[in-house]
Amino acid sequence: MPESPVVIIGRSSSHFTRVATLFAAELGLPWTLEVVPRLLSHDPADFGGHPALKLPTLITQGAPVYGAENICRKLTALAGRAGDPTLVLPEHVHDDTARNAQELIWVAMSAQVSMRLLKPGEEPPTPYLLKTQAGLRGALAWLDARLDDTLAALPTPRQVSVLEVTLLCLVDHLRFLPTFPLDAYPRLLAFADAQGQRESAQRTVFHFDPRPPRDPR
Ligand SMILES: N[C@@H](CCC(=O)N[C@@H](CS)C(=O)NCC(=O)O)C(=O)O
Repeated sequence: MPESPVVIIGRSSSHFTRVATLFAAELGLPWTLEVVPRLLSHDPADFGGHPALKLPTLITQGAPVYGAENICRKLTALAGRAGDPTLVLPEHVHDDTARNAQELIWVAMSAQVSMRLLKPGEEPPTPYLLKTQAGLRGALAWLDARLDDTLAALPTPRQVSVLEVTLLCLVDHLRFLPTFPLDAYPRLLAFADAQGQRESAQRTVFHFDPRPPRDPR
């Protein structure tokens, strides 16, 4: 275990950030969140040095790790549990349905970011954004229809999987910052309700961090 808390640069309202903090909570790793002050900043320093201006970034031993999936992988190592088969990372999933599900979850998470970065005043949305929303709905429908098969294909026994954590964060974020009704995805909603009971989920509930008053995002 690291002697001091790991530093995660992100936001408590960000679903990619929550993947990292929830995984840290699952592993019992103390973390501190450094809040990205301006989401539309062009300064990598605002994102922990992330050259592509994205969050989250993990800083450990002075070095950055970019992206939620990489951070989960690094956290398992920091917790002294690299190779523990009960911590299911994407490389431990060998079933095509579950692999496709993981891909669609990442795509849907990015689509949700695009939808949320549209200012209300910028509507009507561009054709590309409309396509993004259609793709998000398509991904959710696919995931809802195949949820049981997907979960059944994950390795067991397991404490936690990146797939389940990302799916919880995706669905919960769509409820936290709604872009359209979710009634068409009852299995995903039930899954998020159940996963949301985990202590790690309760400790990382979405909320807005204090931020400069002139930044509406
Ligand atoms: N591949 C990255 C994606 C991260 C991402 O898109 N994060 C969002 C926040 S939830 C972001 O940085 N949005 C700001 C932007 O896209 O400009 C990961 O897995 O962490």
